[in-house]
Amino acid sequence: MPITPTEKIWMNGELIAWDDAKIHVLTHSLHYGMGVFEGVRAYETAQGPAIFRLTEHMERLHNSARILLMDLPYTVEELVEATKLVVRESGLPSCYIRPIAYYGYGEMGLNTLPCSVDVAIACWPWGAYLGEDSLTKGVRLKTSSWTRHDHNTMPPASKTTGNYVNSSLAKVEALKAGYDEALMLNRNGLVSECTGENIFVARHGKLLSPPLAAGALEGITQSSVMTIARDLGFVTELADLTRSDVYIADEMFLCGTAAEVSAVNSVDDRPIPCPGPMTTAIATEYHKAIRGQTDRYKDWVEHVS
Ligand code: PPE
Repeated sequence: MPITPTEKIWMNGELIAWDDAKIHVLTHSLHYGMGVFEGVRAYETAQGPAIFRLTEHMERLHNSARILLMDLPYTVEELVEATKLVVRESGLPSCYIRPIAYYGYGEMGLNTLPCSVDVAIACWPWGAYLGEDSLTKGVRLKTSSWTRHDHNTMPPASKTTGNYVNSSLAKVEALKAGYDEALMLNRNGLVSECTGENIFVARHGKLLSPPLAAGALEGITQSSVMTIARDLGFVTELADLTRSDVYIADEMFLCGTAAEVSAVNSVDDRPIPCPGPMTTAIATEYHKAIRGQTDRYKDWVEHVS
């Protein structure tokens, strides 16, 4: 998806021109994949742009770094303020935001302990991640030949740049085979997540989503969806799922910051009713919540000014 430039990027404490936000080719993280990042969205609300669950995203960035033994030079509060500044400066009513922390230029070799940590935050306009009609028509999934990385090879709770080698291999494989997304199974053969989204499956009237233990990222949208689902009177829980559960799902959807709520219409060519009634109800409520239109979720919406 092409990037539309905005005016400024925040880099190590300063706002600089978009075109000046450059790094050296010997930047440590470019070579070894030891960076941590977030994907965040700002939406237009009645009081101007607001960032959805920004503090939680920055807390997760800190936890990602903690897992890598990476010392972030900015607190959660400082990163929250810097992000609001970037969004305000962009003048955009809504946008996608990409904070990233990485080991910079100056050291080479696998020992990260002497490396300095650089941090940048950029934003730009970004449309529907899985297509404009991903909620109404749904997306086609294919089970990946790539296994989701295991807890003792790559830590799935850390949104580490290098973890996404696994996601990209699976995504491209699925696209080349004519599907929209990859369903990823873990080493035990249980459902984990998709390449950039958490999964929800409805079975026997319950909405089930694989936990961190299954190799899934602890999604902020996943947690928002679970709250919304309970408030709508649905039963929802984190649970292990097999490939069979998915094939005979009553309904199924994916969720993430970029993908929002996207329905699934089939997995490995087995059709799934789409969009299901729970999916539609949750997506409707989610779209109101992110725009600050629901009082009970107003703490999720962090205004930029
Ligand atoms: N799993 C993975 C692997 C993942 O990357 C994401 C977000 C999620 C689940 C959902 O998490 P959350 O956004 O907190 O609900 N993926 C981000 C990156 C996508 C990209 O292409 O880059 C995102 O949605 O911003």
